[in-house]
Amino acid sequence: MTTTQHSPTAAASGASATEAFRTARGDGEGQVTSERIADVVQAVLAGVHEAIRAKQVSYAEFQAAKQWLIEVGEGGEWPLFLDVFVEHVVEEVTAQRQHGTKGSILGPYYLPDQRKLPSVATLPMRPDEKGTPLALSGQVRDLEGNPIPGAELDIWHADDDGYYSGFAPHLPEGNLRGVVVADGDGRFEVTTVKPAPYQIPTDGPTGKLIEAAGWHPWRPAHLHLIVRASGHRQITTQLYFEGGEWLEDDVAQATKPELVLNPRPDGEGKLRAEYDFVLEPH
Ligand code: MBD
Ligand code: FE
Repeated sequence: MTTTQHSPTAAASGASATEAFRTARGDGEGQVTSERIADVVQAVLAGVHEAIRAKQVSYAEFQAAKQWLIEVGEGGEWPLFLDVFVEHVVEEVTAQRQHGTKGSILGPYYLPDQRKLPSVATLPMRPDEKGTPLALSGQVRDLEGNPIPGAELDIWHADDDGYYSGFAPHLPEGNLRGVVVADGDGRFEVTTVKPAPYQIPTDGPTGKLIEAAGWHPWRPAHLHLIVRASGHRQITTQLYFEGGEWLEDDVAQATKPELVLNPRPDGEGKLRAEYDFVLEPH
């Protein structure tokens, strides 16, 4: 499934993800009081201290951990590591006060400002793009069931080898990414290819930790989406595939039963899936 000759290095992917994060985040965001910083950081440190006592962590282990943390930074893998192992809990906390379509984690590979596409569209792809063609259609509605005309579906996903454009040097810019604009009835139909499961790069510090711990490095195949419309809270989510490998054992713990597609073959070599999105007011 994964081609080694084109395999992007963890370093290239990690550096790109760190750069994308810096660009997207900008400066001066997130004003936090010193009370809040002290409160949360104290809780984090208390958790670390407790683990050291409970597990009787040695000096050799402490120094190995320090070395690994340095490598995560040098490899640019903080976005990858944090999104895989931590983001799902931040999403869980956020979701407690949200209605409408379930959310999921953003992950490290979102890129803003992708090509705008009409309501019936095919994502930009190579002429010889591998993978089973997949059409996803549906409608964007509000909590009362009214269609939301012109809602945007910002979609990105891995290719049939499990790589994301912008984070793998062999892929053209914008490949399998696009912003589909729903029609006057909130409807859309986007054609793409079914993504492959995603494997955390095994040659970087995150992959090495996973291997050293005897865990697996896989996420189930998934589509990423941000669904937005003016006057409504945008939803960051992912859609998965029924029966797909790793669906019940996602390394990033980001699956939800409400977010699983059940695509059916259309008899002409294409898979068809439907999904409707519900946005709550701002
Ligand atoms: C991914 O493709 C992803 O979606 C997440 C959350 C983490 C790493 C890679
Ligand atoms: Fe992903």
